[in-house]
Amino acid sequence: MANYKYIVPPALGKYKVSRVQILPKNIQENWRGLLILSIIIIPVASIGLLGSSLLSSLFPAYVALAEQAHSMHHAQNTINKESAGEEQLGDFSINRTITGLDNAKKSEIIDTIPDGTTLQIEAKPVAKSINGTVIRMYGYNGQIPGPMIKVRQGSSIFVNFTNNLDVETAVHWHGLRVENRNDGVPGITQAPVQPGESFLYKLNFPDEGIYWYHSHSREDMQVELGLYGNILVQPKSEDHYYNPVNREVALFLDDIRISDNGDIDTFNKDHDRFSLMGRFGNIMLLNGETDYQFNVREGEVVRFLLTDSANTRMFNFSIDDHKMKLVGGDGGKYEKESFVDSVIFSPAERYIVEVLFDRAGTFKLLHTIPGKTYILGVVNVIPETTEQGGAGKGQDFSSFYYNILKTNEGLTAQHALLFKKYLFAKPDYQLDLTVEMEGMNHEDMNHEAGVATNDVMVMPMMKDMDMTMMKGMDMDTEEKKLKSPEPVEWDEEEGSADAKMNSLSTDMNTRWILKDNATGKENKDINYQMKVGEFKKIRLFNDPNSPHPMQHPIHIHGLHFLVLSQDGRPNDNLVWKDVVLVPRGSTIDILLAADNPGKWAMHCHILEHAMHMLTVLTIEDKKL
Ligand SMILES: [Cu+2]
Repeated sequence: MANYKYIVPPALGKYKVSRVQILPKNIQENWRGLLILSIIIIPVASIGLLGSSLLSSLFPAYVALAEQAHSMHHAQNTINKESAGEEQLGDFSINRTITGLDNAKKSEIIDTIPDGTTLQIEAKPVAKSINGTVIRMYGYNGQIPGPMIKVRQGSSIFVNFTNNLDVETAVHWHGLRVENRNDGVPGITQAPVQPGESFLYKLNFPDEGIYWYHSHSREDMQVELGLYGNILVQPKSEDHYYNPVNREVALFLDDIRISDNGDIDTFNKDHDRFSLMGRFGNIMLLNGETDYQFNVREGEVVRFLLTDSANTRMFNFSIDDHKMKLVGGDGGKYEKESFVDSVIFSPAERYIVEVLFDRAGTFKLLHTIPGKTYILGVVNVIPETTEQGGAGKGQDFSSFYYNILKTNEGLTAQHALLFKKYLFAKPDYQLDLTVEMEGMNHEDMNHEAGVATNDVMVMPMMKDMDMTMMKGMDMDTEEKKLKSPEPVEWDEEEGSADAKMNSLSTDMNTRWILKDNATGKENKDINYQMKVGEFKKIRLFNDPNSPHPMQHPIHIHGLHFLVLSQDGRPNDNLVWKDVVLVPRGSTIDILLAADNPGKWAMHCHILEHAMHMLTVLTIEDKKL
């Protein structure tokens, strides 16, 4: 963990699992207040789990409020379509039947597709066994993950996409600098593809690197259900771009939230759930499997292409007893290769690492967070028993090259010019990352009228508190800030008050915000305009004093950027990126190359945050 290059602050290695802060900041700042609130909120939230009827009898106002926030009801429901009559607070009509569905297949490689080819990609429901229960999921071409599409840099292909789901969808080609109309974002670049309809995408591949494609329509549900796959753009010529390796293994790191009945936890047809912290899974998946394993031969060097396809979970990936050589990120190679013990990454980020398996055995693929280690899968290293051992020892130079750390001089020189010009320049824009939760604002807490109105989820519980208790909370002790040391939320603690609050949050009571620091405008109202060919320095400030400070992986469509610095520390190893993790409290400066005309979404890639926490960058073509 300690070797991770720039995104993670040095303190990261020392912290424990994050506690979610859902209280108003003035209360957060006071431990006594926190204690009192905990005593009240936890039992009330527990009552909520018993069902809305009991809750509504205790809090009559709850019913009316909950009708607005109906999806929170499903936090307590299991999925059972036959009992739809029980649905009182929302229309949960998502099809969960598995009858007649084909079983999901494993991801196939579509190898090095020639320029101009048209590929058929279909989204359709599939049956897949997760943890012993066969459930209804979605797949591209019947596969989870979808097919690995390998292409050559500089080529372009067409994808004739057909929607055979029972819901509308669209495919976003994440990280590719495609023409705007092919970006796959309903409401910004295209109309959603309705069930039974098709859409022809043209994909350009100007940049090498590992990319991915995924649904951009109710992605909280559709990506969770399996609509994701990789695209590997291989460099124009095999000019020793990466190092010689014996094989390449693409890995999607993911999780899935399974209910007690074995099916996936409920979705609401019209609204995101878990809008506060995002939908954490309770089962880890590697390439869609709970028990993923693969074989390599002793002496082999393997290049891993890693993608985090989880809705909100970050990963700290390592291989038991092996170091990794970090060679590439989202958009290709790093300036400098480096050995690392693990790679930390957030949803939608990609990393390329190479590993030498120099001895036989079985080694675990691990996700390690403070106080906990998850086993994601295993790699079996088969011993070399003969002199003619194929790709293993002595047959090639892979293992020889493995110990050499390359510097990519050309890339470094290109970056250096930009870096020098912009590192200390004043940012063109500053976006502050914050949140608004109904009934949870500082102002509301200080006015009884505010407490009694505009409440959606939390205040029905809190308004019944004795006001003298609230006054006893000493709300303005700014100096006693409740600061936990960790900058990211790694996990959701099952049964905790935080988890309950997360399960009650929806896109109606929780609104994540990108706020333009200069104008105060928010999300889609911001409307940044740039011209093709410009570079823009954008500062991302993740406000530690928001009502719920947490990390956000910020993604920009159709463009790429360099991370210049974090918290004033210059980045000493650059790579082109399209997602950057902004830990809680951090300030990150990026340099955006505005080189692709169109309207491009910029949003948090926690899929439950993206509903609100999204703005559109307009890049004007000079020719127009
Ligand atoms: Cu976010």
